[in-house]
Amino acid sequence: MLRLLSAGESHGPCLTGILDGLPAGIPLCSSDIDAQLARRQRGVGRGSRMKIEHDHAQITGGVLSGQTTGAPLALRIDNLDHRRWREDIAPLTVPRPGHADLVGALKYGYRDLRRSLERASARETAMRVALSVPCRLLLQHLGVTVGGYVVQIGPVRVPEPPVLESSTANDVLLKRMLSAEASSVRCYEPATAAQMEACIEQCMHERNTVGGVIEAVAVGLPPGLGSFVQPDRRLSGRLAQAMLSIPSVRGFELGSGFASAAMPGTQAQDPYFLDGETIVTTGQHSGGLEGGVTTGAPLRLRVALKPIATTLRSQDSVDLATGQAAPTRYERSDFCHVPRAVPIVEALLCIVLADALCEKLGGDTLVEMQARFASLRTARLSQLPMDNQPWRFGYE
Ligand code: EPS
Repeated sequence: MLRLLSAGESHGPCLTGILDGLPAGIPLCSSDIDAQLARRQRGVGRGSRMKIEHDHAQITGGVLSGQTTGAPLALRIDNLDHRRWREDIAPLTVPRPGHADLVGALKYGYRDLRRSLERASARETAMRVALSVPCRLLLQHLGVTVGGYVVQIGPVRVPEPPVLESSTANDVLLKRMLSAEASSVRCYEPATAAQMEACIEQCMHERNTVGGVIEAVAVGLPPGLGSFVQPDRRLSGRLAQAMLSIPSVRGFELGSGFASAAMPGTQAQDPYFLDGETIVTTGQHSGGLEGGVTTGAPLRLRVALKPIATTLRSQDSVDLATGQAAPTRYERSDFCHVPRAVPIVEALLCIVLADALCEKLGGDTLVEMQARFASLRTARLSQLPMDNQPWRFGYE
Protein backbone atom coordinates (compact mmCIF):
# COMPACT_ATOMS: atom_id res chain seq x y z
CA MET A 1 0.00 0.00 0.00
CA LEU A 2 2.82 2.39 0.95
CA ARG A 3 5.72 2.75 -1.46
CA LEU A 4 8.95 4.30 -0.26
CA LEU A 5 11.90 5.39 -2.37
CA SER A 6 15.02 7.27 -1.41
CA ALA A 7 17.99 8.57 -3.36
CA GLY A 8 21.19 10.44 -2.65
CA GLU A 9 24.78 9.80 -1.60
CA SER A 10 26.19 10.12 1.91
CA HIS A 11 28.45 13.05 0.96
CA GLY A 12 26.46 14.31 -2.04
CA PRO A 13 24.36 17.48 -1.93
CA CYS A 14 21.21 15.98 -0.42
CA LEU A 15 18.98 12.99 0.26
CA THR A 16 15.66 12.81 -1.59
CA GLY A 17 12.68 10.71 -0.55
CA ILE A 18 9.16 9.86 -1.68
CA LEU A 19 6.43 8.07 0.27
CA ASP A 20 3.39 7.21 -1.82
CA GLY A 21 0.07 5.86 -0.56
CA LEU A 22 -0.54 7.95 2.59
CA PRO A 23 -4.16 8.87 3.31
CA ALA A 24 -5.19 12.53 3.19
CA GLY A 25 -5.75 14.51 6.35
CA ILE A 26 -2.74 13.63 8.52
CA PRO A 27 -1.51 16.87 10.12
CA LEU A 28 2.23 17.11 9.31
CA CYS A 29 4.85 19.85 9.50
CA SER A 30 8.61 19.80 9.09
CA SER A 31 9.20 20.31 12.81
CA ASP A 32 7.49 16.93 13.48
CA ILE A 33 10.01 15.37 11.11
CA ASP A 34 12.99 17.31 12.46
CA ALA A 35 12.20 16.13 16.00
CA GLN A 36 12.66 12.49 14.89
CA LEU A 37 15.74 13.40 12.85
CA ALA A 38 17.26 14.99 15.97
CA ARG A 39 16.58 11.81 17.97
CA ARG A 40 18.52 9.85 15.34
CA GLN A 41 21.51 12.13 15.75
CA ARG A 42 22.10 11.90 19.49
CA GLY A 43 23.48 9.23 21.80
CA VAL A 44 26.77 8.17 23.33
CA GLY A 45 29.23 6.70 20.83
CA ARG A 46 28.35 8.83 17.82
CA GLY A 47 31.09 10.00 15.44
CA SER A 48 32.13 13.51 14.45
CA ARG A 49 29.90 13.59 11.33
CA MET A 50 26.93 14.10 13.62
CA LYS A 51 28.49 17.35 14.86
CA ILE A 52 28.49 18.60 11.26
CA GLU A 53 24.95 17.63 10.26
CA HIS A 54 21.87 19.32 11.74
CA ASP A 55 19.28 17.37 9.83
CA HIS A 56 16.28 19.30 8.57
CA ALA A 57 13.62 17.96 6.21
CA GLN A 58 12.16 20.26 3.62
CA ILE A 59 8.68 19.14 2.54
CA THR A 60 8.43 19.62 -1.22
CA GLY A 61 5.24 17.73 -2.07
CA GLY A 62 2.15 16.00 -0.68
CA VAL A 63 1.38 18.38 2.23
CA LEU A 64 -0.81 21.46 1.74
CA SER A 65 -1.77 23.82 4.55
CA GLY A 66 -0.21 21.45 7.08
CA GLN A 67 -2.07 18.25 6.09
CA THR A 68 -1.24 15.34 3.83
CA THR A 69 -3.28 15.47 0.62
CA GLY A 70 -3.12 11.81 -0.43
CA ALA A 71 -0.52 12.71 -3.09
CA PRO A 72 3.06 11.40 -2.73
CA LEU A 73 5.01 12.97 0.12
CA ALA A 74 8.34 14.36 -1.15
CA LEU A 75 11.21 15.35 1.17
CA ARG A 76 14.71 16.74 0.88
CA ILE A 77 17.45 16.67 3.52
CA ASP A 78 20.66 18.56 2.74
CA ASN A 79 24.03 17.01 3.60
CA LEU A 80 25.87 19.91 5.24
CA ASP A 81 29.15 17.97 4.92
CA HIS A 82 28.89 18.09 1.11
CA ARG A 83 30.79 21.38 0.90
CA ARG A 84 33.98 19.52 1.99
CA TRP A 85 33.57 16.96 -0.81
CA ARG A 86 33.30 19.19 -3.85
CA GLU A 87 36.96 19.07 -4.90
CA ASP A 88 39.24 16.12 -5.80
CA ILE A 89 38.42 13.17 -3.59
CA ALA A 90 41.27 10.88 -2.49
CA PRO A 91 41.15 7.43 -4.12
CA LEU A 92 39.87 4.52 -2.03
CA THR A 93 41.30 1.21 -3.25
CA VAL A 94 41.60 -0.88 -0.04
CA PRO A 95 38.20 -2.49 0.67
CA ARG A 96 37.19 -2.34 4.36
CA PRO A 97 36.01 -5.76 5.62
CA GLY A 98 32.39 -5.66 6.73
CA HIS A 99 31.50 -2.78 4.38
CA ALA A 100 30.00 -2.89 0.88
CA ASP A 101 33.26 -1.59 -0.69
CA LEU A 102 34.33 -4.84 -2.36
CA VAL A 103 30.91 -6.20 -3.33
CA GLY A 104 30.08 -2.83 -4.95
CA ALA A 105 33.16 -3.09 -7.17
CA LEU A 106 32.38 -6.73 -7.97
CA LYS A 107 28.75 -5.99 -8.78
CA TYR A 108 28.84 -2.59 -10.48
CA GLY A 109 32.41 -2.52 -11.79
CA TYR A 110 33.30 0.57 -9.75
CA ARG A 111 36.89 1.70 -10.26
CA ASP A 112 36.97 3.55 -6.94
CA LEU A 113 35.51 1.99 -3.78
CA ARG A 114 34.03 5.25 -2.50
CA ARG A 115 31.26 4.78 -5.03
CA SER A 116 30.09 1.75 -3.01
CA LEU A 117 30.18 3.47 0.35
CA GLU A 118 28.41 6.59 -0.84
CA ARG A 119 25.12 4.76 -1.24
CA ALA A 120 25.68 1.84 1.17
CA SER A 121 26.29 4.32 4.02
CA ALA A 122 23.78 4.45 6.86
CA ARG A 123 23.33 8.14 6.04
CA GLU A 124 20.37 6.95 3.94
CA THR A 125 18.51 6.02 7.16
CA ALA A 126 17.99 9.75 7.82
CA MET A 127 15.53 9.80 4.93
CA ARG A 128 13.72 6.65 6.05
CA VAL A 129 13.31 8.13 9.53
CA ALA A 130 11.96 11.33 7.96
CA LEU A 131 9.49 9.48 5.72
CA SER A 132 8.29 7.37 8.65
CA VAL A 133 7.01 10.40 10.57
CA PRO A 134 3.55 10.62 8.91
CA CYS A 135 3.27 6.85 9.50
CA ARG A 136 4.00 7.35 13.20
CA LEU A 137 1.40 10.15 13.30
CA LEU A 138 -1.17 7.98 11.51
CA LEU A 139 -0.59 5.26 14.12
CA GLN A 140 -0.95 7.80 16.94
CA HIS A 141 -4.28 9.00 15.53
CA LEU A 142 -5.45 5.38 15.66
CA GLY A 143 -4.23 4.95 19.26
CA VAL A 144 -1.07 2.95 18.45
CA THR A 145 2.23 3.94 20.11
CA VAL A 146 5.62 2.80 18.82
CA GLY A 147 8.84 3.04 20.83
CA GLY A 148 12.14 1.30 21.44
CA TYR A 149 15.11 0.98 23.72
CA VAL A 150 18.55 -0.60 23.92
CA VAL A 151 18.66 -3.92 25.79
CA GLN A 152 22.31 -4.83 25.14
CA ILE A 153 25.61 -3.07 24.34
CA GLY A 154 28.51 -5.46 23.78
CA PRO A 155 28.36 -7.93 26.72
CA VAL A 156 26.23 -5.61 28.93
CA ARG A 157 22.53 -6.60 28.97
CA VAL A 158 19.48 -5.39 30.88
CA PRO A 159 18.59 -7.97 33.56
CA GLU A 160 15.91 -10.34 32.23
CA PRO A 161 12.69 -8.40 33.01
CA PRO A 162 9.80 -10.19 34.77
CA VAL A 163 7.23 -11.84 32.51
CA LEU A 164 4.68 -9.27 31.27
CA GLU A 165 1.16 -9.50 32.72
CA SER A 166 -1.51 -8.76 30.13
CA SER A 167 -3.25 -6.21 32.36
CA THR A 168 -0.11 -4.12 32.90
CA ALA A 169 1.98 -4.92 29.79
CA ASN A 170 1.06 -1.72 27.92
CA ASP A 171 1.91 0.51 30.90
CA VAL A 172 5.22 -1.26 31.56
CA LEU A 173 6.28 -0.93 27.91
CA LEU A 174 5.20 2.72 27.66
CA LYS A 175 7.20 3.50 30.82
CA ARG A 176 10.27 1.78 29.38
CA MET A 177 10.05 3.90 26.22
CA LEU A 178 9.88 7.13 28.27
CA SER A 179 12.73 6.19 30.62
CA ALA A 180 14.92 5.13 27.70
CA GLU A 181 14.47 8.49 26.01
CA ALA A 182 15.92 10.20 29.10
CA SER A 183 19.05 8.00 28.96
CA SER A 184 22.14 8.82 26.88
CA VAL A 185 22.31 5.18 25.73
CA ARG A 186 18.51 4.83 25.41
CA CYS A 187 18.29 2.12 28.06
CA TYR A 188 15.36 2.21 30.54
CA GLU A 189 17.25 0.58 33.41
CA PRO A 190 19.55 3.23 34.99
CA ALA A 191 22.16 0.89 36.51
CA THR A 192 22.55 -1.00 33.22
CA ALA A 193 22.60 2.26 31.27
CA ALA A 194 25.62 3.40 33.31
CA GLN A 195 27.41 0.12 32.55
CA MET A 196 26.56 0.45 28.85
CA GLU A 197 27.97 3.97 28.77
CA ALA A 198 31.16 2.74 30.45
CA CYS A 199 31.38 -0.09 27.91
CA ILE A 200 31.14 2.37 24.99
CA GLU A 201 33.75 4.68 26.53
CA GLN A 202 36.08 1.72 27.10
CA CYS A 203 35.67 0.65 23.49
CA MET A 204 36.48 4.20 22.27
CA HIS A 205 39.54 4.19 24.53
CA GLU A 206 40.61 0.89 22.94
CA ARG A 207 40.08 2.39 19.47
CA ASN A 208 37.41 -0.18 18.71
CA THR A 209 33.66 -0.35 17.99
CA VAL A 210 30.84 -2.20 19.74
CA GLY A 211 27.37 -3.43 18.71
CA GLY A 212 24.24 -4.33 20.63
CA VAL A 213 20.56 -5.25 20.65
CA ILE A 214 17.49 -3.00 20.37
CA GLU A 215 13.94 -3.94 21.34
CA ALA A 216 11.10 -2.14 19.57
CA VAL A 217 7.51 -2.27 20.69
CA ALA A 218 4.04 -1.27 19.43
CA VAL A 219 1.10 -1.05 21.82
CA GLY A 220 -2.54 -0.45 20.98
CA LEU A 221 -2.55 -2.55 17.80
CA PRO A 222 -5.77 -4.25 16.73
CA PRO A 223 -5.80 -7.99 16.05
CA GLY A 224 -5.81 -9.00 12.39
CA LEU A 225 -2.93 -7.08 10.74
CA GLY A 226 -1.06 -9.25 8.23
CA SER A 227 -2.27 -12.63 7.00
CA PHE A 228 -1.31 -16.29 6.79
CA VAL A 229 -3.10 -16.91 3.46
CA GLN A 230 0.00 -16.09 1.41
CA PRO A 231 3.54 -16.29 2.78
CA ASP A 232 4.46 -12.80 1.62
CA ARG A 233 1.53 -11.34 3.55
CA ARG A 234 2.80 -12.57 6.93
CA LEU A 235 3.51 -9.48 9.00
CA SER A 236 6.38 -11.34 10.70
CA GLY A 237 8.17 -11.72 7.35
CA ARG A 238 7.46 -8.12 6.37
CA LEU A 239 8.96 -6.93 9.66
CA ALA A 240 12.01 -9.15 9.22
CA GLN A 241 12.62 -7.73 5.74
CA ALA A 242 12.34 -4.17 6.99
CA MET A 243 14.59 -4.70 10.00
CA LEU A 244 17.27 -6.60 8.09
CA SER A 245 17.41 -3.74 5.57
CA ILE A 246 18.99 -1.51 8.23
CA PRO A 247 22.76 -1.39 7.68
CA SER A 248 24.64 -3.49 10.29
CA VAL A 249 21.56 -5.44 11.46
CA ARG A 250 22.52 -9.11 11.61
CA GLY A 251 19.77 -10.68 13.69
CA PHE A 252 16.00 -10.40 14.10
CA GLU A 253 13.63 -12.05 16.56
CA LEU A 254 10.02 -11.77 17.63
CA GLY A 255 9.02 -12.26 21.26
CA SER A 256 11.12 -15.04 22.80
CA GLY A 257 12.78 -15.58 19.40
CA PHE A 258 16.01 -17.56 19.58
CA ALA A 259 15.48 -18.38 23.29
CA SER A 260 12.25 -20.23 22.43
CA ALA A 261 14.29 -22.83 20.53
CA ALA A 262 15.51 -24.12 23.91
CA MET A 263 12.07 -24.21 25.58
CA PRO A 264 9.70 -27.17 25.77
CA GLY A 265 6.61 -26.57 23.65
CA THR A 266 4.36 -26.31 26.69
CA GLN A 267 6.34 -23.33 27.94
CA ALA A 268 6.96 -21.53 24.66
CA GLN A 269 3.34 -20.46 23.96
CA ASP A 270 1.23 -17.69 25.46
CA PRO A 271 -1.89 -19.23 27.01
CA TYR A 272 -5.30 -17.66 26.34
CA PHE A 273 -7.51 -16.72 29.24
CA LEU A 274 -10.70 -14.80 29.79
CA ASP A 275 -10.80 -11.29 31.15
CA GLY A 276 -14.55 -10.85 31.56
CA GLU A 277 -15.95 -11.45 28.06
CA THR A 278 -12.62 -10.96 26.27
CA ILE A 279 -9.92 -13.49 25.36
CA VAL A 280 -6.51 -12.12 26.28
CA THR A 281 -2.90 -13.24 25.85
CA THR A 282 0.33 -11.56 26.91
CA GLY A 283 2.34 -11.91 23.70
CA GLN A 284 5.35 -12.63 25.92
CA HIS A 285 6.62 -15.48 23.71
CA SER A 286 4.84 -14.74 20.42
CA GLY A 287 5.86 -11.08 20.28
CA GLY A 288 2.22 -10.25 19.51
CA LEU A 289 2.00 -12.20 16.25
CA GLU A 290 0.53 -15.66 15.63
CA GLY A 291 0.38 -17.07 12.09
CA GLY A 292 1.99 -13.83 10.90
CA VAL A 293 -1.08 -11.90 12.16
CA THR A 294 -1.28 -9.46 15.09
CA THR A 295 -3.13 -10.81 18.12
CA GLY A 296 -3.79 -7.45 19.75
CA ALA A 297 -1.10 -8.07 22.40
CA PRO A 298 1.91 -5.72 22.35
CA LEU A 299 4.17 -6.36 19.34
CA ARG A 300 7.77 -6.88 20.52
CA LEU A 301 10.76 -7.46 18.27
CA ARG A 302 14.53 -7.34 18.69
CA VAL A 303 17.34 -6.60 16.28
CA ALA A 304 21.03 -7.36 16.78
CA LEU A 305 23.48 -4.84 15.32
CA LYS A 306 27.05 -5.86 14.62
CA PRO A 307 29.80 -3.43 15.62
CA ILE A 308 30.51 -0.69 13.03
CA ALA A 309 32.96 -2.06 10.48
CA THR A 310 35.08 1.13 10.28
CA THR A 311 37.63 0.85 13.10
CA LEU A 312 40.45 3.16 14.20
CA ARG A 313 42.70 0.10 14.38
CA SER A 314 43.39 -1.13 10.87
CA GLN A 315 42.15 -4.47 9.55
CA ASP A 316 43.74 -6.85 7.06
CA SER A 317 42.81 -6.25 3.45
CA VAL A 318 44.22 -6.01 -0.06
CA ASP A 319 45.01 -2.87 -2.07
CA LEU A 320 43.23 -3.41 -5.39
CA ALA A 321 45.44 -0.73 -7.02
CA THR A 322 48.76 -2.45 -6.15
CA GLY A 323 47.58 -6.05 -5.75
CA GLN A 324 49.41 -6.19 -2.40
CA ALA A 325 48.20 -7.02 1.10
CA ALA A 326 47.43 -3.71 2.82
CA PRO A 327 45.84 -2.45 6.05
CA THR A 328 42.55 -0.55 5.90
CA ARG A 329 42.83 3.21 6.21
CA TYR A 330 40.71 4.87 8.91
CA GLU A 331 38.13 7.47 8.09
CA ARG A 332 35.95 8.94 10.86
CA SER A 333 32.96 6.88 11.99
CA ASP A 334 30.72 6.13 14.97
CA PHE A 335 32.16 3.97 17.79
CA CYS A 336 28.74 2.68 18.82
CA HIS A 337 25.70 3.44 16.72
CA VAL A 338 23.25 1.36 18.75
CA PRO A 339 21.61 4.17 20.83
CA ARG A 340 21.30 6.25 17.67
CA ALA A 341 19.71 3.35 15.78
CA VAL A 342 16.67 3.10 18.10
CA PRO A 343 14.71 5.75 16.13
CA ILE A 344 15.65 3.94 12.90
CA VAL A 345 14.23 0.63 14.14
CA GLU A 346 11.11 2.47 15.37
CA ALA A 347 10.81 4.22 11.99
CA LEU A 348 10.72 0.97 10.06
CA LEU A 349 8.25 -0.52 12.52
CA CYS A 350 6.01 2.55 11.97
CA ILE A 351 6.21 2.16 8.18
CA VAL A 352 5.38 -1.57 8.21
CA LEU A 353 2.50 -1.10 10.66
CA ALA A 354 1.06 1.92 8.81
CA ASP A 355 1.23 -0.14 5.61
CA ALA A 356 -0.60 -3.05 7.29
CA LEU A 357 -3.25 -0.69 8.68
CA CYS A 358 -3.81 0.92 5.25
CA GLU A 359 -4.26 -2.60 3.85
CA LYS A 360 -6.66 -3.64 6.62
CA LEU A 361 -8.71 -0.44 6.75
CA GLY A 362 -8.55 0.93 3.21
CA GLY A 363 -9.76 4.50 2.97
CA ASP A 364 -8.45 7.65 1.38
CA THR A 365 -8.58 9.83 4.47
CA LEU A 366 -7.52 9.61 8.10
CA VAL A 367 -11.14 10.16 9.17
CA GLU A 368 -12.35 7.17 7.13
CA MET A 369 -9.59 5.04 8.62
CA GLN A 370 -10.48 6.11 12.16
CA ALA A 371 -14.14 5.15 11.66
CA ARG A 372 -13.18 1.74 10.27
CA PHE A 373 -10.63 1.17 13.02
CA ALA A 374 -13.36 1.75 15.63
CA SER A 375 -15.53 -0.96 14.03
CA LEU A 376 -12.88 -3.71 13.85
CA ARG A 377 -13.66 -7.11 15.38
CA THR A 378 -12.28 -7.52 18.90
CA ALA A 379 -11.59 -10.70 20.87
CA ARG A 380 -14.91 -10.50 22.75
CA LEU A 381 -16.70 -13.86 22.82
CA SER A 382 -19.83 -12.24 21.32
CA GLN A 383 -17.81 -11.34 18.22
CA LEU A 384 -16.45 -14.87 17.76
CA PRO A 385 -19.57 -17.01 17.15
CA MET A 386 -18.86 -20.70 16.38
CA ASP A 387 -21.19 -23.05 14.42
CA ASN A 388 -20.14 -25.99 16.61
CA GLN A 389 -21.48 -28.41 13.91
CA PRO A 390 -19.81 -31.09 11.74
CA TRP A 391 -18.94 -29.66 8.30
CA ARG A 392 -17.46 -30.79 4.94
CA PHE A 393 -14.95 -29.37 2.53
CA GLY A 394 -17.52 -29.64 -0.24
CA TYR A 395 -15.02 -29.98 -3.13
CA GLU A 396 -16.15 -32.10 -6.11
C1 EPS B 1 28.56 5.87 7.99
C2 EPS B 1 29.74 6.52 8.32
C3 EPS B 1 29.72 7.85 8.97
C4 EPS B 1 28.43 8.01 9.74
C5 EPS B 1 27.31 7.79 8.74
C6 EPS B 1 27.23 6.37 8.36
O1 EPS B 1 29.73 8.91 8.03
P1 EPS B 1 31.08 9.56 7.49
O2 EPS B 1 31.69 8.50 6.64
O3 EPS B 1 30.67 10.76 6.70
O4 EPS B 1 31.90 9.92 8.70
O5 EPS B 1 28.39 9.26 10.37
O6 EPS B 1 26.09 8.15 9.28
C7 EPS B 1 25.56 9.33 8.91
C8 EPS B 1 26.16 10.23 8.17
C9 EPS B 1 24.21 9.51 9.43
O7 EPS B 1 23.57 10.54 9.15
O8 EPS B 1 23.75 8.59 10.15
C10 EPS B 1 28.57 4.59 7.27
O9 EPS B 1 29.64 4.20 6.79
O10 EPS B 1 27.53 3.92 7.16
